[in-house]
Amino acid sequence: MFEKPDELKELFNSKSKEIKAVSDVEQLRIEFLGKKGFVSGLMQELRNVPNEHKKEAGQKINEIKQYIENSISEKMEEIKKLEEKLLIDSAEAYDESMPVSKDMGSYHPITLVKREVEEIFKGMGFTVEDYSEITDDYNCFEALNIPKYHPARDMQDTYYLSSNQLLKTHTSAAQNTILRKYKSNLDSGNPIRAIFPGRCFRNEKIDACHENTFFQMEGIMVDKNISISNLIYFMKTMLSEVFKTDITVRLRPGFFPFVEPGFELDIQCLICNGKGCPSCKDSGWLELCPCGMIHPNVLTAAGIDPEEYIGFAFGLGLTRLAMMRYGVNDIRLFNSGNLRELSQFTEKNFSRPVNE
Ligand code: FA5
Repeated sequence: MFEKPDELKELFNSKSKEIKAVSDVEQLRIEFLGKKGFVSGLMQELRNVPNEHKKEAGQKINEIKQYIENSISEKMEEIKKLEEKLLIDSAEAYDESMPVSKDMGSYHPITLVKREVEEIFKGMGFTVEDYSEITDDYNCFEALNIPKYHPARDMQDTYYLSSNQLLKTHTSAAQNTILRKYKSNLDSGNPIRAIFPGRCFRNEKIDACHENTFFQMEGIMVDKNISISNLIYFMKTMLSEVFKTDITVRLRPGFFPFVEPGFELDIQCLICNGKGCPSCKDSGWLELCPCGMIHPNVLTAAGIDPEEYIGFAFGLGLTRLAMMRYGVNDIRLFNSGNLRELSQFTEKNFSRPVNE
């Protein structure tokens, strides 16, 4: 009769009793269930068992294997709970009567810039909209005149979720939803004017001016008789109010499938005053706010007649604006969690000269 499984069970039980840490449980698992472990050794020995006992011996091995697997899972849970309890017990005692510093906490510089830009646009009749960070292919691309396999998608590789959803690559992903939400304004003779800030995600090579997680602020205006002059007026007003000083901008043609015509609005780098530095990739200019007149296909996708209505859209790089606003020469600071650096941007020093 094949007695080894019972002996193995005894060996396992005695070793299991000694276990004190999660890493030991894993070690035990490898020792018994690993490729070269005891159970696998038993399987090999099955070859030498006489044919008439093979079936019974095989069943015994399976039983012991099952027993060890279950015991290991239970042991793992037990040890984890013990380790957690130990951690809590050994944590520093919390003294409720300790005085609390009122200086603690400050707004993130991007929050400050976002609020400032929101106030500027609110003053010009724009509503501020919220939109989720998770969206889908239709909203992020197709509704924006970027069909599947369009080369423009290459520039915005993103993180796809198993649910067929994705992390939005640009705030333009909300255009369709916002246009639909306010479409009725047009029927009652009022324009659509909205801005929607948000966090964007891209599979990006990170450097001093590129992050994989960054903020943009989208703006749209739709009405009858909107022109490029309106777009330029709003861009100029926003920049002069944010910087409160003369800054050099340039407008050049830019291609985005969801606008026609499209522009790139660049600002002269305020870190190097246009001489060239890592913050502007040595070009002296920083791409800040691409914009253009909304493509008829985008209006149609939102149920708005492009023969009757026209509009502009812009996608302000909010994180880059914060860089320029505060003279931060490396975008990575914003996501660094470095409180010593990040807490210096209070409302009070918001208007300090950026080249200080
Ligand atoms: C867009 O995302 C378009 N959706 C913008 C747009 C909206 C165009 C409406 C026309 C009409 P782009 O990929 O260039 O375009 O990004 C817009 C801005 O976001 C850039 O100018 C830049 O300031 C900022 N940005 C883009 N990628 C990054 C990044 N990886 N890190 C930090 N900022 C970025």
